[in-house]
Amino acid sequence: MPRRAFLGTAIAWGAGSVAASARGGEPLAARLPDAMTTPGGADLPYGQPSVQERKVVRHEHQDAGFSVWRSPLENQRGIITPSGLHFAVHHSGVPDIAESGHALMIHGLVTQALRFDLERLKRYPMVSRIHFLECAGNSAANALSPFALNQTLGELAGEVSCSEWTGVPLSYLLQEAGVKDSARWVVAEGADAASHTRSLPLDALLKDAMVALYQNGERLRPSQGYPMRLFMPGWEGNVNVKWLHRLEVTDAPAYSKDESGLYTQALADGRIERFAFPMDVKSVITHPSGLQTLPDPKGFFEIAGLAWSGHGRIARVDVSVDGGASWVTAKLHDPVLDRAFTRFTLPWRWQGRKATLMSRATDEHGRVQPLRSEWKRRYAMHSFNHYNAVQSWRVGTDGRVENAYV
Ligand SMILES: Nc1nc2c(c(=O)[nH]1)N[C@H]1C(S)=C(S)[C@@H](COP(=O)(O)O)O[C@H]1N2
Ligand SMILES: [Mo]
Repeated sequence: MPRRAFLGTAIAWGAGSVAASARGGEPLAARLPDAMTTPGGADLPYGQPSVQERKVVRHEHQDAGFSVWRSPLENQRGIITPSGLHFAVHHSGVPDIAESGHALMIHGLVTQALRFDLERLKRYPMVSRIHFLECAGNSAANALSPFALNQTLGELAGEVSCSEWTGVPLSYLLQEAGVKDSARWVVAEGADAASHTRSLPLDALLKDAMVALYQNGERLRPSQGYPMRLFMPGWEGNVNVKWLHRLEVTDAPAYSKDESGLYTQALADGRIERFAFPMDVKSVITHPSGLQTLPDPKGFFEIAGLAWSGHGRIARVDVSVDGGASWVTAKLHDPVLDRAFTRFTLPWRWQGRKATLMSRATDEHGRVQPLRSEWKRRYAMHSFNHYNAVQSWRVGTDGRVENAYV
């Protein structure tokens, strides 16, 4: 049954169940639209979305002094999150930092401590990479709430976004400073009032880290760490220190407040997990998703979603419309990039009956998204970081879509 509900795209369009029929050459309207008879208005120096789209904004959430802005993934198509809709987590607000007064200091176990102002830093060779960024605490409500909250996808799981990041590979700067043999870790500190601080293993930084200066072709937004941030592809959001001003090369982690308290996970067996850097494989169906209503007429509908893994590329995504009883492999859309959002779609014929939609991603290393019950078995009751369980959406006979636990 469920398998027959899926259609090849060609068949679906052949059935002609979505488009309104029209005769060739038929006039679109009785008279020309106003926009074709009067010259248009002025443009702006910095382009803005259509005023018709003014409801497409980040979902604000204030939590014990942290301000969290969740990306409206339910409105995103494609894999790049518009910069103005990138999620944000600020532990102590957004500092107002001018390029001229800011510099990056590299010191500690180095032959020569170095200071890079923006003018100097911009002269180094840069690289551009498309990567997702996800907060360790993304989807915390699904991890903690005993019942499924009836919210939008962005509210439930919008602490993740994907951008093109451009900056200077950190290895260039560390090599110039001359890392000593005893060096193992680098302690990164932000220039905000939280003096947000994380320790990262030197080897991984030399391989993958950049000091990011640009996001989607323009300078970083203040919300993302202007004038510079540390960027570590696939690793939990909080190690990507914004407003970066200091890197101290050390032989041991600093055990900062951020890594000894906040960003550790209690496991079900009583142990505490720390320095759990990569974000695991995960996916969400964006269309349809929480608080949306399936459009009329019933019939052909394209299920679409996003998948990502902090370990590498997405290998496949399976979709179920019957609460996990049966699964069908979705189409992955190019480009399928390393540690980036990947689009998946699957044509579906909705017959007006109840359905439970789920997506389950697998990455190139064979890591598979767990069900919620499997995830809950691994972590202690009150744990919420690194939640990557399958997201389920229940569709009612009225077409309304709600968050569900399966
Ligand atoms: N200096 C500084 N860096 C920071 C933070 C912060 O509050 N201060 N928040 C961290 C957290 S918890 C996350 S999830 C990411 C979020 O990055 P974004 O706001 O650009 O999405 O930034 C990290 N870097
Ligand atoms: Mo975070």
